[in-house]
Parts: sequence; structure tokens; C-alpha cells
Amino acid sequence: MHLVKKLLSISLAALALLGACGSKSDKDSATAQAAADSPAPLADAPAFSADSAYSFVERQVAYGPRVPGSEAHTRTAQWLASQLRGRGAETTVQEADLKAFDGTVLHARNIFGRFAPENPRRVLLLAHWDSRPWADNDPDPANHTKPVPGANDGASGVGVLLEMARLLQQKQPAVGVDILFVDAEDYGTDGDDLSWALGARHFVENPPVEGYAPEAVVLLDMVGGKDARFAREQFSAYYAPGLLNSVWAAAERVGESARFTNEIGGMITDDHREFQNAGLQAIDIIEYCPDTGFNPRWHTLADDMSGISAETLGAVGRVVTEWLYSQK
Ligand code: AHN
Ligand code: ZN
Repeated sequence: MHLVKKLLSISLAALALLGACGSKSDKDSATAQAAADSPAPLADAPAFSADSAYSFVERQVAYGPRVPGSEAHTRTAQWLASQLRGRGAETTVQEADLKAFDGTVLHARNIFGRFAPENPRRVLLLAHWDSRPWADNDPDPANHTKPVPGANDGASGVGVLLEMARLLQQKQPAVGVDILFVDAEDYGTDGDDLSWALGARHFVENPPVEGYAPEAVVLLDMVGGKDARFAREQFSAYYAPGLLNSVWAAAERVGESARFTNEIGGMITDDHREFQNAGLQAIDIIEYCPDTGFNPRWHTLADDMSGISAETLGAVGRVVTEWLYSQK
């Protein structure tokens, strides 16, 4: 086929994918074809293991819902800190009693691991690790007072970052990396933006390092769903367009443009907002379709391992790895 015609047919195929959030039409072959036609040099990075990330998600879910105040919460905090320490990160646990919207005092723990702390250049990767105490989107109202398993909502982002920590032990990128597992994100209530992201707000207001100002902040939230698509979250696009573009460009280099799309996403109240409010460049990689919203398992009892895809975890991991190790 003539080259121009071929390019045209590829871009038409790509365009056809843009419309339907959640459709699975041939996107993998289109992406593979596009990648083969325009090979871009990839960063020299250790290989991200999707299976390893999956097992880190499984391990968290096995503790039970990580609801603040529960035994599962305390035990998971200890395990997460020991994981970061075991990978060689300088690890601290920031503890705080935070008042929730309903008056409950949450004993929160932000778990912070620093790789190459002597490097003055910093990037921050974060995910929330707590589980929502109420499955208030469950189809059965009897479940609305039960906690969610939090496989996608919480454990997926943490699982990807635990695997990143394993890579960071093998090889340091040019920038120093901090990993933050933030607590008390999911104790919020609809219509009250300030009721969410309590742990992130506390971290930003009480930085464990004086003058802490990473040059980029990347939040992973709900990054394990089957056939997940990541549209461009609107607060990220507005407050951190350069960072968003550089991560999405990394996605293109690793052939993941079908998952990291150019669609306009939601305006999501999430941990990244706290960092944006502090004037930092922060983005949220989150599964949210403009037409259908969050994953249908979101805040239901079905947010368990049966909704987790190693392929999605691997795709997100490869994108973040490529972005991180390509930093100059
Ligand atoms: C709101 O529903 C306003 N924000 C969603 C933030 C969130 C909850 N992420 C995971 N669980
Ligand atoms: Zn949630």
C-alpha cells in the first residue's frame, strides 16, 4: 500500500477508536501497527512485571478491606512500609488523627519511601491505600454499609507502585523517586469535595521534608480494571498540561495509545488536587469514561480480584516506567 494511504488508514482506524469509551474494536492491532510504523527509542529501564504487580494487588486484598481503624488497615500499613524498606527506600510513616466529615477520627498513616534521597531532583508517584468503608454504589442496598474489597479502588495503584519500587532497587533513573501510599482518601461523601483525600491534604500541609516540592506528581487511581481506558482527566489537563502530555507521549512510545486516549475525561476530586492546590504539577491516571463514568464495580462489593486485569496493570506500569526512565 502507498505510504500516505497507509498512514491515512491507520489514523482513520485510530479515530474510530476515540468515540466509544469501553469498546474493544481491534485497538490492540491498530496500536501495534502504529508502533511498528513509527519506532521511537525507548528508555533503558528494567522490565515491569504485570504478574508481580498483580500479586501485590492480591496480597493487599487478602488482608481484607483496609478501612481506617480495622486490624487489616494496621497490618497492611506495616507490610507496605516493610516492602518499601526492603527495596532500599528511606521509609517513614506519617501518622495523624484526621477528622472525617461524619466526625469519626481516623488514625491515618501516610507511607513515604524515598529512593536516592541525595538527588535534588524529585518526582513523586502516589496511590491511596485505604479502602472505602461503604459499598454505597452496590446494587443491593443491604451492602451499602459494608466495606469494599478495594481491589481496583486502592490496591491496583499501590500494586503498580510496589512493582515500580522493585525496579527502582535495580536501577535508578536520572531523577530521584519518592513513592507515597496515602491514607484516608476514600472516607468521603458525595457533594463534599473536602471530605475526600484527607491523607493527601495532611501530607501537603505537613511535608515530611522541609520545602518538599517535587517537579512532577503522578497519581495512580483505579488502574487495574479489565479493558480500562484512561482519558485525560480535566484538572490534570488544566493544571499540568506538560506533565500530562509527557506521560501520554510515553504511552504512545510503548504502544499504549489505545488505553491512554486523547478523550477528555472527568473532573475528578482526588488526591492529585491537593498537590495542585499547593502549586505543584500533578496528574491523575484514572479509569473514567466521559460517557459511562467510573468502572461499574466502583464502590460495590464486586470491586474484588475478579475485576482485576494483569494486562491493564502491566500497561500502566510500562507507561509509567517509560516516562520515569526517559527523564533527563
Ligand atoms: C469523587 O467521587 C468525588 N471522587 C472520587 C475519588 C475516588 C474515590 N477515587 C477513588 N475512590
Ligand atoms: Zn473510592
